Amino acid sequence: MGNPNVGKSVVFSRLTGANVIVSNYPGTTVDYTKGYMKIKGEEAEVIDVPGTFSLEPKDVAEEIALKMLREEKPDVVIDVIDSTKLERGLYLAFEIMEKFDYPLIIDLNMWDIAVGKGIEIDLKKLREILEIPVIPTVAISGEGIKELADMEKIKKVIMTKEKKPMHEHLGEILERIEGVGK
Ligand SMILES: Nc1nc2c(ncn2[C@@H]2O[C@H](COP(=O)(O)OP(=O)(O)OP(=O)(O)O)[C@@H](O)[C@H]2O)c(=O)[nH]1
Ligand SMILES: [Mg+2]
Repeated sequence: MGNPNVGKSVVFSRLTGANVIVSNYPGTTVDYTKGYMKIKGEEAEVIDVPGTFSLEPKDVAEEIALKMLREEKPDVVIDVIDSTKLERGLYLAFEIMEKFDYPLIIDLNMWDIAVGKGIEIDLKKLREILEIPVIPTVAISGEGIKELADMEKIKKVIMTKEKKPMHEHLGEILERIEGVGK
């Protein structure tokens, strides 16, 4: 899951490889892609959900993203965030955390661009506050993808998940973890 244009499909390809199926969501022109990744010899289905800014849909693609989140009942959700657009990424992450019980992993993608722009994100603090894995990645080079697909970590997330109300703290959290241009 994630906002539009954050690198979801590149991350998806890195996780799944070539063997994927593109489908139309029934009754719409919205596409989504399914593939598989091997986890200790077992196959896990991976879905590249259409991009959405929030769980209050503003168009058909966003509606489908929400529907798929509901209907697919994933064992774990990977929320891909553009590291240079942390605020709007976390907005969706908090919505997912508040409205669903799915274990969540945050992928801070486009890490290379954030570094290039001098955007500093305090990963340690972000992990402490959110209490979930936060993995920086550069999907186009593959950097961080191994850490993202670390099954032991994913299993731990699945087992220890509990709900926390976060949304009202978004501003405060951003102040604590992000120093732009320092
Ligand atoms: N520099 C950089 N570019 C990236 C990275 N990940 C993806 N991109 C580029 O960002 C653009 C968008 O990537 P996509 O994977 O299509 O993004 P998406 O989230 O699937 O986009 P939608 O499906 O349209 O919502 C592409 O041009 C990618 O090559 C990254 O980590 N660093
Ligand atoms: Mg895509």
